[in-house]
Amino acid sequence: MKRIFSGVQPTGVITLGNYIGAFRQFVTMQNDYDCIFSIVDEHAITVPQDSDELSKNIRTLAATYLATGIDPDKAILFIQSEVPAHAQAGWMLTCTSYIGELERMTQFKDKAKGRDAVSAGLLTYPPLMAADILLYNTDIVPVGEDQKQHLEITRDLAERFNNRYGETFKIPEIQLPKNGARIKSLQDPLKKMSKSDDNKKATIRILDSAKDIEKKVKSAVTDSEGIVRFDLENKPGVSNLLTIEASLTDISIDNLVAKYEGLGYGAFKAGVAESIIKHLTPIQERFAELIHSSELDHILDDGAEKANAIASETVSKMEIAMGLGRKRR
Ligand code: ATP
Ligand code: LTN
Repeated sequence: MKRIFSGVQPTGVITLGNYIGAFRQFVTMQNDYDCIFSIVDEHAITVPQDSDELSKNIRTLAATYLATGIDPDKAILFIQSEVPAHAQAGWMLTCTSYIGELERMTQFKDKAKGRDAVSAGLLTYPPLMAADILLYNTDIVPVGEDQKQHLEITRDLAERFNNRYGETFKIPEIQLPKNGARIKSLQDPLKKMSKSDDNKKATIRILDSAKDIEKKVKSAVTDSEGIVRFDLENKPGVSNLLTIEASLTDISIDNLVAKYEGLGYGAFKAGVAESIIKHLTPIQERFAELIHSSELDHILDDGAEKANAIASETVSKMEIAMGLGRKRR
């Protein structure tokens, strides 16, 4: 079986963007691939985090993976910082990276913009991500479109390491979701919906109450035409809502447009909100069972142990290849 690796940062309750762009793919893939999923807390600290908040977010994310359908009998689920190999391999790959290529990363530029102090870790985020992926001999990395550049640099770093120190890594491929690759902010449909958006009305989170979902969809930015049709360029807000409903219901966009024909935006938004709530309710119920359970801890302990066994072997190989320590070449 081919191996899949993906990671999500514990930076807040996941949004519909994360769910549609990432989690839903993970769940489908676990039946056909050898899957490893991580809660990448070491990536989260590249920007300031409140410690209590971070540890709460880590547990929430772990329960979210499971509530959305990740099955620990099929996939390994673990917390990045509980497997020391990530920091070790991250450092070796940081020393294989060039400052210039790291400074070119869009995510770095976006996240550094407007900050008084930018951590060195924000710049060296990509080699840590490369470590996550390369440690497990990953074949395929399912991520949203925004991570394409990070996957390209991962491949470059793997090839550079292999050329310099001898064949060590498999070169991974990216897999983008088929539809709904990029869900947009409800308040600014030209921007992606993002977990760390300060504007609460911009995102729908998978643990939002039905009432909040209704309110947020109702206040979503649309346009003044009053006709429900899909047109990304001229009607990004309406198109975004159509994309969301289509991805959650598996009804095609054309059929949704037909469903809302002749109705105003009020009825359209109520319909979209209803579909979202219907989809999220069972996920929220499972989440409530898991969040304080010891089952969750057992799954994470087991995941860290399994991940550690694979990753520490790769770290050893990397150290030997680079000539570190007293290991024999
Ligand atoms: P942050 O705002 O903290 O940077 P984020 O919402 O961008 O977080 P990540 O943790 O960086 O989310 O990403 C988790 C996964 O969700 C990634 O695979 C990413 O590509 C995907 N993803 C994030 N936002 C969207 C979106 N708006 N539409 C589709 N996929 C998304
Ligand atoms: N950079 C990713 C999170 C991430 C990741 C990974 C994704 C860290 N390590 C390894 C896939 C594979 C993000 O911000 N979405």
